[in-house]
Amino acid sequence: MANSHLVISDEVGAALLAGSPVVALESTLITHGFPFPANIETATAMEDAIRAEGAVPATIAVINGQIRVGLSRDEIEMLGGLGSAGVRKCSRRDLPIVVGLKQHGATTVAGTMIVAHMAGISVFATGGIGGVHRGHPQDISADLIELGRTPITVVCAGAKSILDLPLTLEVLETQGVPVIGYGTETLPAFYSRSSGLPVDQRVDTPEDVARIARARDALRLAHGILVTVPVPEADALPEDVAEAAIAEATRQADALGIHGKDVTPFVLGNVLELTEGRSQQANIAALVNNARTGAQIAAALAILP
Ligand code: PSU
Ligand code: MN
Repeated sequence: MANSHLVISDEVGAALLAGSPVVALESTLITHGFPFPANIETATAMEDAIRAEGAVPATIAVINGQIRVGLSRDEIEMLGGLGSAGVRKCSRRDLPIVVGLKQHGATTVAGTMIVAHMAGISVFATGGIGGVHRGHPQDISADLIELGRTPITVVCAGAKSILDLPLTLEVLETQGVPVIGYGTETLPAFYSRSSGLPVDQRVDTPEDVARIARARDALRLAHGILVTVPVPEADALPEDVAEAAIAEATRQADALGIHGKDVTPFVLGNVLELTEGRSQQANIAALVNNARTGAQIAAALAILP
């Protein structure tokens, strides 16, 4: 690889060379999104779901300053064991710091998109993306800006309503990001299947997502595509339960003066406590479902004429 800071695992490298489907996965959800050991179980379940579709998972992180594409089980366990205390949450601005100073880094949606693009991977599956925080319209996640400038197809369950979803959609529009509803006309709200807000286009098959991504490339447009998939019905959290927990967790974050990159991990952790773990089941179900959908989209792209 031309970039000496980037190390692609043998398995991922071979798949890319062969033109086989590969799906990138982020690592912030391992270090900052879930407690141990659910973090490792979830990361493994996502990788398994991708393999079950015949694709190769490429979990992305920075280990001792080296950007890694495709982690071993031991490496996932190492990062998951260290958690947020030992691993920096890495968006675009953090990447030069962790590489330059040889630190560990867990890539966010923005960070993972950048590295996936460097490695030649075009599909990335995650849970929720960052957005515009409720009550703090100046706190715009780097994820939204990255979606506007890096051509990766990001498969997610919408955004958690810890965010201001109408404002988040406005920023995505400004950034030129197509928001696709996968089997839905409305933006999913992560724990629940709908926010009620319209998406730009509904599609019902992985092939149609692949066609849109291919057209973006043919038009030489450099932005990402956001594919939003509702959480499976059986695992969705009742909307009032999710909403009450999010409102309380957001209130606590404000009261404690939590700000910047700490807000999202703090609120997610508190929602987990306030729902007595019920949010975790919805969260894991959405992640595994998105990993599977991402693999199907990558497979469709691999054979699109
Ligand atoms: N939303 C979730 N779960 C997550 C995150 C967001 O529902 O784990 C993580 C992702 O890594 C995302 C990041 O890219 O938080 C966004 O952080 P911020 O809001 O500071 O941009
Ligand atoms: Mn932020």
